[in-house]
Amino acid sequence: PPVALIGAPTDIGAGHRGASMGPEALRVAGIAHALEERGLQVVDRGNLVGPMNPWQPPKAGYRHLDEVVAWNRSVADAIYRELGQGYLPIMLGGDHCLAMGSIGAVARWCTEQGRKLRVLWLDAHADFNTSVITPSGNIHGMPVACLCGYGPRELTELNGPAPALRPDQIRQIGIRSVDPGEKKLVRDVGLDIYDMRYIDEIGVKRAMEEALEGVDADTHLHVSFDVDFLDPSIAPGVGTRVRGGPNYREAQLVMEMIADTGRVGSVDIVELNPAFDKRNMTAKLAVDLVESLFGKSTLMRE
Ligand code: DIR
Ligand code: MN
Ligand code: MN
Ligand code: MN
Repeated sequence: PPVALIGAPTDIGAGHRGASMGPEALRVAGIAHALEERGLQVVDRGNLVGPMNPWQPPKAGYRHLDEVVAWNRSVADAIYRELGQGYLPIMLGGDHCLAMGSIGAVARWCTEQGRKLRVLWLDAHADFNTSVITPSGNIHGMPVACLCGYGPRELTELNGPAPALRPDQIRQIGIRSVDPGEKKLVRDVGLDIYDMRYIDEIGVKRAMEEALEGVDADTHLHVSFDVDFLDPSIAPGVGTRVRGGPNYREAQLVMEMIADTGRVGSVDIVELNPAFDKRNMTAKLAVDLVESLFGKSTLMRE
C-alpha cells in the first residue's frame, strides 16, 4: 500500500525537551526518499498540531495529562483516517506517549476489519508504568500499560471503553530498563518481553523467530520503534540513553526479519531527540533501519 507520513511534533510525555524536533529530523534525513526508493508511493501529510509543552511538574502521578490526551486524540484520528483510506501510516514522533493514539487507532481498525493485531515494541524500556509506580510521572513511560487498560480513563478509553490491547498481542524487544514497580506489573500481566539478556543468550535470530511466531496472512503487524532501543553508541540522539542495546547489525537483522513477514501495516518512529544528536546521525540511522524494515536487503534471498 501507499505510505502516509504523519508528523506529531511534541515532547509532552517526556522528561527531556527536544523529541518535538523528531519529525523534521527524519524528513531532513530523507525518510520519504528512502521509502520511495523501496518502490513505495509516499505522501507526507505534514505535522499534526496540539498544545505546547507547559513544562510543569507531575500532578497526581502524571505530567501534562491534559496535553497528552489532546495530542493522542489528534494522533488517533489521523492514523484511523489513513488506515480507512488504505494507507500504511508511519507516525513520526514525538515522544512514545503518542503510541497510545496510534496503536489505539490501529487496534480499533483491526477489530472492525476482523484482522489479528500483533504489536512489536522495540525499546530499551517496557513503558508499563502507572501513576502509582512511576518514578518520574512522565507519560512516555506508560503507553503500554494504558493500551492494556491500566491508566486514567482519559487515556485507556481513547478509542472506546474496552482496552485497546491484550498483553498477549504484544512482544517487547530490546528491553533493558524496567523500574521496580513496573517489573512486578509486567510479570503479573504476563507481558512477553525479549530483554537484552534473553537476546544475548539465544541471539537475535531465534528471539525474532519467537516474537514473530503465529504471524500469518491475517495479521496486521504494528512496529513501535522507540529509537532508544538502539545502543546509544550508535544512536545518541535520544532523551533516555541506556547502555547495552542492539548494535547496527543486530538492529538491521531485527528489521529484516520483520520485513520478511510482509505483514507490516503501521509504524511509529518515536523518541528521536535531535537536541542530543550529532549531525543528525541518529535520524539517518533510523532511516537506514526503516529501509530494512521495508525490505531493503543485500541479496535476493528467494
Ligand atoms: C522511565 C523512562 N521508565 C519512566 N521511560 C522511558 O520515567 O517511566 N521510556 N524513557 O521510553
Ligand atoms: Mn537515494
Ligand atoms: Mn518507549
Ligand atoms: Mn525507551
